[in-house]
Amino acid sequence: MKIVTTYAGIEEKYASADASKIVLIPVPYDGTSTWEKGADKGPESFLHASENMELYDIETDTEVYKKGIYLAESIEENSSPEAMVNAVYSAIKEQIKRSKFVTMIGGEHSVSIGAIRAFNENYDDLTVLQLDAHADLRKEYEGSKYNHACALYEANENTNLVQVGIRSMDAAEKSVMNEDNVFFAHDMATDDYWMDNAINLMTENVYITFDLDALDPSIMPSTGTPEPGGLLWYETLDFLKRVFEEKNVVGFDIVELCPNEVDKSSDFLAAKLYYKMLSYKFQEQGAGDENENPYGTKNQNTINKLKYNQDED
Ligand SMILES: [Mn+2]
Repeated sequence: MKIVTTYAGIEEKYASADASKIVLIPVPYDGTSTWEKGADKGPESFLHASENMELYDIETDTEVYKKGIYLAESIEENSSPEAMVNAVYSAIKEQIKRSKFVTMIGGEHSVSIGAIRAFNENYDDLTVLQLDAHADLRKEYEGSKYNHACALYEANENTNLVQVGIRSMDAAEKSVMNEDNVFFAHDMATDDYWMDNAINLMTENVYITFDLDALDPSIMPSTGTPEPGGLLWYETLDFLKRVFEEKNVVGFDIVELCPNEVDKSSDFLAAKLYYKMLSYKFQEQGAGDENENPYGTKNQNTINKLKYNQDED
């Protein structure tokens, strides 16, 4: 395959490290996955699919790549799970300092641990929104606390974790899970208000970690541990769009793309999902002086909620 040097083949002027508003960090790591291996190939397949995608977003009427998307060097730290987590942490921290909108493509879900740690140091009231089939709340798994099955344990301890799409977990995880903040897939299927309820649980600053197995295997077969009964495309986009509009999303990752030779649609879905999320993030920018709101939103609802959250402290 051809070596990818810019995201989606965009022109250099929209891809420089200095001028780009957005940075994309690939983390091709698959050190601890338990069943189907191959998440280390995720970033490469994602980038190749991205190159074949049209870059005008119909829904938002925007071309978000013109904000600049810098494709950072891949993090290829495989010496130990802990070393990988630390490498991700440092790389993300550096980009946050440079005021970039930081995004990451995995790799298995343990790549999110370092990213969440970095964002949580930067924001007082961080919500981590996890879309996932699995709770990932084990304190330790197969001798490591940096196993993908432990990906959200630390976030659960140190942030406001909201879990969406969960339909597989170990009984032991119930002891640490905050069930008030969990949206189980079987409940979501019959609850018209799950999106409102999930958004109401979020603080203003939200980091999104999107495990692709949150999606239904009918639209996302290429993932390590597919589980039936997942989210479909348009409900996912409806939800994400609302989160981006009503909250200040500070960064996000997409993980667990486990590509194969037969199914290419999953690679394209991941590519499109990424681009939709960027399009939602930046759709309001440049709309006028309302952007001066330091919280990055112009929604009175959100501002009211923010006040409410501050009152709680
Ligand atoms: Mn998962």
